[in-house]
Amino acid sequence: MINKTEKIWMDGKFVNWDDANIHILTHTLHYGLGVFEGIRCYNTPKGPAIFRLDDHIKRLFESAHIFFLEIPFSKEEVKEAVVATVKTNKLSECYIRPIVYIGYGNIGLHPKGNPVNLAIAVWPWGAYLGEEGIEKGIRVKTSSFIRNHVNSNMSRGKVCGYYVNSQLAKREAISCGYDEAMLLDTEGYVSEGSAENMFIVRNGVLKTTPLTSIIEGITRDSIISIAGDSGIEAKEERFTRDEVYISEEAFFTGTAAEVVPIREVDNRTIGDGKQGEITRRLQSIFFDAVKGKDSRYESWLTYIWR
Ligand code: PPE
Repeated sequence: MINKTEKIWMDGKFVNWDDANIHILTHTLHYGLGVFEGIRCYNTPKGPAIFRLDDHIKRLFESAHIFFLEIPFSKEEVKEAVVATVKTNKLSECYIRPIVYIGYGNIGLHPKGNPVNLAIAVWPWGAYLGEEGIEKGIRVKTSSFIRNHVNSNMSRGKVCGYYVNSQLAKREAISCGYDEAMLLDTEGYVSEGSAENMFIVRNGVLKTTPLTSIIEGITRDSIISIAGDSGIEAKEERFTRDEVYISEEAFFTGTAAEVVPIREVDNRTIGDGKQGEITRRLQSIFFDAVKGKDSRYESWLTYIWR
């Protein structure tokens, strides 16, 4: 069950958690065209701070632009609303979910004249793939479902409907006894997890999939920067599932998932079946960065009590 908090921001007003309701004929509910973000706020020595807020709000507006959704607020207003929602709920660490949706009005595929609504909810959300997963690594299954082709569901937008594909993959992986799915693209190359981007280390080289069939992950980008600053160049290069099988290390990245080592893929042990050395280094710098313990990444933080 989701951890209830006090208030949800809806179209400029705070409403009580239990009263944050919408009409059953809300357009997005029927047809899946809405865009959203997943952001995390972490506690730091200077109080709670939102990780890469500007980049998340930029991506929210980019997603909306791709799908012709006119957000009736400016980027600045949305950022302020996110900060206010965290403040009002008095949380030191939480997950933040802004969602832009097509509201009630016309039904049918062309939502002529329907309002575009925006809501922001926050709640405490622990380790997405488990505390043990973060430390010891998870077991992953190649999905029988293929990642949407870029011309069938454009992958730069973080759009609600994209997650039907993700849910099929996730459900299949769980029902087969794995923790998470790895989806291939339409050409058979690795794309991403159901809600994570993917990295491998092969012959000492850190690689991540190029931005052709994946969400342009902000955690992925953070890891590329952190790796560069640590003298490890991350290559954006396609790789196959068998290259994953024989990689020394593999890990997933995502806002919800954070940085999670992969210890097994399709029953093949990755490396020595534990969190790898490079993964451990990058994960540790990542957690220091989000928790305000590494001054090099200070500019990624938006403090709540400024
Ligand atoms: N790929 C997909 C498909 C994806 O959903 C996410 C985030 C990422 C990559 C990583 O992107 P980023 O968070 O910017 O590093 N998935 C969000 C939703 C998870 C959910 O279950 O809801 C998230 O992690 O917030």
